[in-house]
Amino acid sequence: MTTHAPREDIDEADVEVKKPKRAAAGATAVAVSMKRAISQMGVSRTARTLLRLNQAEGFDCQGCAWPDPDPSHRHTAEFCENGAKAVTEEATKRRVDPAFFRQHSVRELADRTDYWLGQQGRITEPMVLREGATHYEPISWDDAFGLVAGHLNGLASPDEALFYTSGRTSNEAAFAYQLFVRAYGTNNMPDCSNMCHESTSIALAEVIGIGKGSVSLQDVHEAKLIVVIGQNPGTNHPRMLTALEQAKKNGAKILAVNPLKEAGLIKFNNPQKPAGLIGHGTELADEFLPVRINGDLALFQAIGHLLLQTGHVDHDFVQRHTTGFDEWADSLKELDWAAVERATGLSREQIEMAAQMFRDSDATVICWAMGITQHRNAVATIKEITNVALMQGNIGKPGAGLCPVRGHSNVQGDRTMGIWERPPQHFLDAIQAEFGFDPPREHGLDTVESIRALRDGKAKVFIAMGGNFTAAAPDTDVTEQAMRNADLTVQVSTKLNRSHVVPGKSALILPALGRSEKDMTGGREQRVTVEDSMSAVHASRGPLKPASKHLRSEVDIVCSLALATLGDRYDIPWESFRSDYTEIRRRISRVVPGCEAYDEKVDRPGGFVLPHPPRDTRTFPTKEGAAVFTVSPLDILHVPEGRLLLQTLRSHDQFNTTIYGLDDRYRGVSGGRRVVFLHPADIDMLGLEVDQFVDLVSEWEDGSERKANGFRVISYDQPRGCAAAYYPETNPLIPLDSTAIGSNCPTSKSVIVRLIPADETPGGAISGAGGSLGKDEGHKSRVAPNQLS
Ligand SMILES: Nc1nc2c(c(=O)[nH]1)N[C@H]1C(S)=C(S)[C@@H](COP(=O)(O)OP(=O)(O)OC[C@H]3O[C@@H](n4cnc5c(=O)[nH]c(N)nc54)[C@H](O)[C@@H]3O)O[C@H]1N2
Ligand SMILES: Nc1nc2c(c(=O)[nH]1)N[C@H]1C(S)=C(S)[C@@H](COP(=O)(O)OP(=O)(O)OC[C@H]3O[C@@H](n4cnc5c(=O)[nH]c(N)nc54)[C@H](O)[C@@H]3O)O[C@H]1N2
Ligand code: SF4
Ligand SMILES: [Mo]
Repeated sequence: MTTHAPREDIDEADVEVKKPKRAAAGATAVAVSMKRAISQMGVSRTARTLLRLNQAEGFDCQGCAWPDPDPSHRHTAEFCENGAKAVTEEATKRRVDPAFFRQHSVRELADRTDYWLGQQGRITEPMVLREGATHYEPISWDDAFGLVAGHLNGLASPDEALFYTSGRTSNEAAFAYQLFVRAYGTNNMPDCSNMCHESTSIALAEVIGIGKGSVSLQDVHEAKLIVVIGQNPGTNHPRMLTALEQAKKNGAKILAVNPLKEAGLIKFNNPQKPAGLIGHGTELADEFLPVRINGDLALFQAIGHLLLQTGHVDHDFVQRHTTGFDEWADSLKELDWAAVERATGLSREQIEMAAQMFRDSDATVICWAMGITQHRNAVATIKEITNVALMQGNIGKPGAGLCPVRGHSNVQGDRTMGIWERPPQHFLDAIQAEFGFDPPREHGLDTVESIRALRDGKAKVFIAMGGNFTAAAPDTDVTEQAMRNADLTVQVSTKLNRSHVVPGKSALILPALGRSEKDMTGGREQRVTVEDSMSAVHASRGPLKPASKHLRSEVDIVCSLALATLGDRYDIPWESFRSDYTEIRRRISRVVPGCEAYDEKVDRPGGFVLPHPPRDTRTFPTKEGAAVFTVSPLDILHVPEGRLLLQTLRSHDQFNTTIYGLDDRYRGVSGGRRVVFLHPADIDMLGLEVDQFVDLVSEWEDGSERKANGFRVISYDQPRGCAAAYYPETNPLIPLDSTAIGSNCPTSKSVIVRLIPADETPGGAISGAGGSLGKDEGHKSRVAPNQLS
């Protein structure tokens, strides 16, 4: 039996709070994923779909970018709870059809949360919102392509158009898309990476010569020490816990660095093993450092200092493969311990203990994610982490390396295929040689710059290949106004989201096939390819009948847009690209480094791994021709008296702006999302009470203030002075200009806020991202006080 889409939106008065969990996964994870899947897909569709997920002959999970094990080591159920939720979200039987759009005006839809919008189901037909109209109406595909082409060809310059990509787009669609955009004449290709691992890509490219991680799954299994920093794998990369469990079995130690004691960092009940199902799981972290938000730069400088003091340096590696060691070592001879303790919130003993773990290991893997990349000093922090890895020679040998854990399932592949506003010259040269036109050479606009361009009237057309730009981007009010300024916004999407209901003067929704669906473009069964976080590339084929006969593949949509806009300019074979994706793969093999014989290699079971010089041969293709030690000043974020440092993070029941449900199970919160986690002593210090509703006010250096209303105070163990609340509800608080130095990534993990008693409790007209809240049932006090442990 399948359930209908919810009619009511979230009622934040329904939030319930229980004690946070200490272990991740286990039987509950299996039960939750099955219940959700069956309620939206029915029993047989659930079985058909989930059994093909992450199998060599099946389709790649739409969730995160964590790699699949070697085909010989895959289970029948090779997915996690959140992978099953991602599939369910796409393979749902619920539909958003033209009748739905007739019934709901755009104005009315704009009052709904992303949760409500997404839960309505799959979009079935291309829709247009004409200038001045109140409702979307159906449009034929050809008219839609013609409308876009008309706008693009009418611009004064191609640089007045923006082409966003979210990281789920396949390699084939991404390659065709960047080719179209460059043939049209711009490098304005902002992507979700700009808000995600951009700091990683920038830092690593500078210091090791390639902006990607250097480890394989095998390295994780063989490591002696695994350091997990600023990452919540139990929720966001759940199958990473299986790899950590395997490493522990092989004798590894795990050090977790996080302001929050996330369940997945502490203990794992592997649902694929009987012991895990009944609750005797594996203890994961051997040591846990409750670092203060933004304290990691200081922490890694201190660890470097301590290792230098005891001479734990791989001199042979340093001498052969690196440059800048002496300057770096000099800079860390003296350390201001008081400053380090202030920045990290950790004691010297705790940091000494962590340094000892590094000393005791001759093969260390360091993993990180958004807790590191989304800070003002993120690039410096990642370089400092790399310094510590380099000094011990922990790169390019078994069981060791740098492991930035990517977000979207193909975000790394999209970059490999050229989705980047700053493409390297050699890539553009290869495009020119292959397709015979000179692509634009000057850099394009990233996400933050694109919002400014729309805000200032410098960009007029916005096209998105997937994603939910409006809700994912910072400074919601500014971003929404910027989008409304556009002459045309175009969203290639599977599900309804905020970006559709905050449209430009006119707007298009182009519904795309999802990865779980059979792609019969050009009359033959097509497959696509993707790259995971460890540079492994493989094929993916969806098994399901498409949600509607009107859907088109992303490749088809890109090629059709290109034909409508460019016609036969440049002799690019858009028709053959679209009728046989092998043609695209043939071109990829000639343009993208490391992709030679692409079509043959992706057919191997498990695919192939892209070259990575530091990992493969300890060669570092930097300007200096060696890995680079860098010196960064100790940078401590000053938080004024009475203010807190807020991080914005994911609950267990969402994928970015897609809200699957209202249950952040491991943190013990259910029924709603507008909550703010605070240390109990900070609650007292601020004169607040557990359960009270507060408004969050962020303060920016230019004196401006931003507000997000109506968050329930929850007491939660974390360092003093820190706070946490969910994204995207908190995006109105992040100033557009508050970005990481060097990568321009919004500082989503360090926002200075003050908390004030709420103007209104749920039921009143509470504004802010996510629209209005449900009707008032009063302020229920059925919230159990959160237990700290
Ligand atoms: N189910 C699910 N899976 C996902 C996603 C999803 O939304 N849902 N999103 C995908 C995407 S696009 C991405 S990028 C990844 C995100 O994966 P994560 O980076 O795990 O995501 P966040 O929820 O942002 O969690 C950030 C973690 O960093 C910690 N942290 C915050 N600030 C600091 C700090 O200053 N220092 C340290 N050491 N830690 C800090 C937080 O407490 C939290 O545990 O997950 C991907 N996978
Ligand atoms: N405050 C704060 N802001 C953040 C973050 C944070 O931690 N805090 N994290 C940032 C990060 S790491 C990221 S990656 C961005 C995410 O930014 P985005 O990637 O833009 O956002 P998503 O929520 O992943 O996009 C979801 C939408 O993608 C569409 N979609 C899903 N599957 C498909 C498909 O197969 N094809 C097509 N064409 N469309 C599809 C659906 O319509 C769905 O509504 O958000 C960033 N914003
Ligand atoms: S770990 Fe990530 S890719 Fe793997 S099944 Fe879970 S959500 Fe999907
Ligand atoms: Mo991400």
